[in-house]
Amino acid sequence: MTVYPLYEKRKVISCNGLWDFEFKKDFDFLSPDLASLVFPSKIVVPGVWDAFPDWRGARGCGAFRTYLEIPVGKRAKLNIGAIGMYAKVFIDRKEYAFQDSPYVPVEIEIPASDKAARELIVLCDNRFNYSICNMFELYFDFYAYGGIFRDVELQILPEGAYIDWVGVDTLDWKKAKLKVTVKSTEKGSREVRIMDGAKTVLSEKRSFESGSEVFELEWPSKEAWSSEKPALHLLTVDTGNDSVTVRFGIRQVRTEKGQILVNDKVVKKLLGYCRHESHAQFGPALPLSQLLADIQILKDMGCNFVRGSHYPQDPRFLDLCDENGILFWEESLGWGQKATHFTDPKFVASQVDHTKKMIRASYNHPCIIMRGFLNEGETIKEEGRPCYETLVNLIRKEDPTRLVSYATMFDLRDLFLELCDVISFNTYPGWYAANCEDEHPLGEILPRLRGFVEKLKERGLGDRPLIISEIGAAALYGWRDPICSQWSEEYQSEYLKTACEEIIANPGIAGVALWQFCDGRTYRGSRSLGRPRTFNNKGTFDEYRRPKMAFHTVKKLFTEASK
Ligand code: ADA
Repeated sequence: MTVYPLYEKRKVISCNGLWDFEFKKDFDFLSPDLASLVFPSKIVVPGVWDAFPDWRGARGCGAFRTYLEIPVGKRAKLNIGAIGMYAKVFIDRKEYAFQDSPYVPVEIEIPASDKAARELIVLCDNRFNYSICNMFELYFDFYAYGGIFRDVELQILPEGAYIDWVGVDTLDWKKAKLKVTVKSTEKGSREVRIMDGAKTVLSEKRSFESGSEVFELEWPSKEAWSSEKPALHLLTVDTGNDSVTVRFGIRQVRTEKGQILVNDKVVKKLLGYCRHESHAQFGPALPLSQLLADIQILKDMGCNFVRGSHYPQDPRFLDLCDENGILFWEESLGWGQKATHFTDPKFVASQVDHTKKMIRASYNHPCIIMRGFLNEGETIKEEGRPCYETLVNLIRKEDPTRLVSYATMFDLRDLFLELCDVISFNTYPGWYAANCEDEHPLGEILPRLRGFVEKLKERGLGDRPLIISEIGAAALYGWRDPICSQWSEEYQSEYLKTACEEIIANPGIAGVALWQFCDGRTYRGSRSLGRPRTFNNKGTFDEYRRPKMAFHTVKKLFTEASK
């Protein structure tokens, strides 16, 4: 599969494959003794050690080693797609990067040397330690794996200044008017050609005085991107010594009267799932075949929407969403943080760094219509406001073309809803039921959903689209029960039927991301007593994508609604 962008004038080498490996339970991550490592094992990259039989469930430090072939005297760029939970990167035993942000790329420029084979060691650590990594905590409802779990790529760089980043915005979809931002690694005047294949669309000399240059142009093809017809275009920026090709779609997103519009057309209803990157066998290091299978399942069910919960997802999955017209909510890493987090400057700084990396990596995917952050944060305390404002403003500054939201569990009690373009409520009526005396509390669903619509109007937010960003019930795969009890496939199926019918019929609700696509591994220990098998079992599929009863129910409702 081709993953964008393409770098025609750089030699690009995949570093995926078998790497040397050593797992150390008590290794000192902060002052590592690299000389003590002997690398007795092999591991696959991308891969997480805690999903392999030899190190299943092990917490500690994993040392990954491989050798990079970089021609003598040439610089190179290393792109490590994602690490868990935090990592240090060493080239020839010198530290080049420390990253405390999982699920976003680590990018490193490797200076030239007189050695052709360069030793690369990546130390990954999956021990919870808030002072080293405040981005992931033990209480999160999904498992924190250790390793390198997305593609690793090496690019041999051209001489001189090179292109650091290209971003394409649609200014006017009808006229195919684009804004192209080109970032260079150095100031200095040079000719920039923007091309559609071999055809030059624009050619101008620019100074790159501020590091980046902005171009406005009309794209030769006017074919716009939509969910129904996801047309994609390739745009090449050439500066003579370097060239980058990005793939983009011509599309604009906005809201009006409680609805979401893509290229001025109302999206009838967003219908889909929250999706974790999770598999029983591979953890978060999903093979391409599984990513494609997930897309096929979603399309087959009539879904047009995925919420990437609760972190940036694999760029290959985003490419597949671009190609298949799946509208995507991209979200930075966060789960149930408290006001004490939001007032911690180090936590806010980590979120800012993570958010910038996420936006830089996914900017050109037309599938992404909205960005979210801090799932279910403690948004009922005023102290958190500066942090929320910082993140909303950051997203709007770095990426002004998309809608902003965050999923709240506090519905109308949430203090910061006014900051969002789209209101997103996570809600579990009839599962985490208000009335525990009721044996069959499905009756709680309708009043809760209808109440949201009414109360939003009362608060003056009736013009903002409302998404039910989570709703669902757990079912243990294979547990059938004639009395439709909690944890049975029957209860889950009934539950989702009740919820989906109302959401589809209610004009005040713009869409839904059901919780959740498939079962996913979560925390262990006594904390997991509400999580049988130590899985979050609210998947419509289990962790191998085997369908539960609810599959047929949801498929029928979504397919009919999307006709
Ligand atoms: C929350 C959370 C999800 C999941 C869910 C549940 O809404 O956002 O990640 O934990 O609850 O299953 O209870």
